[in-house]
Amino acid sequence: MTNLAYRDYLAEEKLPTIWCPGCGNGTVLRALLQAFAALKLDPGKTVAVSGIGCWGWADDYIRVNAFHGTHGRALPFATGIALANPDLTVIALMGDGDGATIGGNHLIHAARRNVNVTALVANNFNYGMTGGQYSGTTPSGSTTSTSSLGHMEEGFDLCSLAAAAGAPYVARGTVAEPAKLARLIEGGLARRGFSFVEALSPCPTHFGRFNGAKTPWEMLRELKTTSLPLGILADREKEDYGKRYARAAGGERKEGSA
Ligand SMILES: Cc1ncc(C[n+]2csc(CCOP(=O)(O)OP(=O)(O)O)c2C)c(N)n1
Repeated sequence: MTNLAYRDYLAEEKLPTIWCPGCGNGTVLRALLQAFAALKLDPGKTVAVSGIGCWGWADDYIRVNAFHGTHGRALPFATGIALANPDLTVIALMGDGDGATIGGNHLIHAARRNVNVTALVANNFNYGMTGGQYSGTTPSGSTTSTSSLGHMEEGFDLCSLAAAAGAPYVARGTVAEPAKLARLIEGGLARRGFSFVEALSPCPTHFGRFNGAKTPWEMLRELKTTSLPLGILADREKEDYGKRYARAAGGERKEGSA
């Protein structure tokens, strides 16, 4: 336990970030660090695991242990870390491409297994880093660099997916309401077992300006009126995979033992 302010978790020497003006990632990052501070997380016992992408860069700006993995594979790395040391707070930071498109299979199985990891997906509805291709969450009809005729597929509702796959805690917030978003992330981090938090976040550079939002502000206003349900969407107690594994392997592992 520590008594750090949220800025103490920020690697200020790395600023400015690589993110574009108007990008929501900085707001998601601040909400995450506020949740760390609210829970008094010890940076030495906290691990941020990322994949690849604009949001996948976030671990670079956080003063906790970090593991920068490969695209779509943040959850397998996070699972290994959480199982090897059940005393750690492990958070996987993923974009919608990383966490739910190339990494979609890992997401449903991490939820099903109920591993002790928080998945924080910054959903900007496209592959931001590689030029705005459509992802598994891109809404039907949207214009992206790979759907110039209008996207013909339906986008995933990630929270429904995670809840149906078994995640005990599922929540969705937006960067338009950052204080609420911080509390939703805090709820996920406090939960033993798999928690899934989706942060709806604008990508003005690659998505907004091709889809009727000329400015970042217009994108924020759209997020406020999203038709996706917001708040805590699943909240149920379930024994996590690590506890079941320890029991099967011969005796509960005591909290705090290495
Ligand atoms: C196996 C693999 N496939 C593709 C890529 C190229 N790639 C890097 S980031 C990225 C998409 C990132 O999109 P998303 O996860 O939504 O994050 P964002 O950049 O929007 O935050 C892709 C396709 C890669 N690095 N590795």
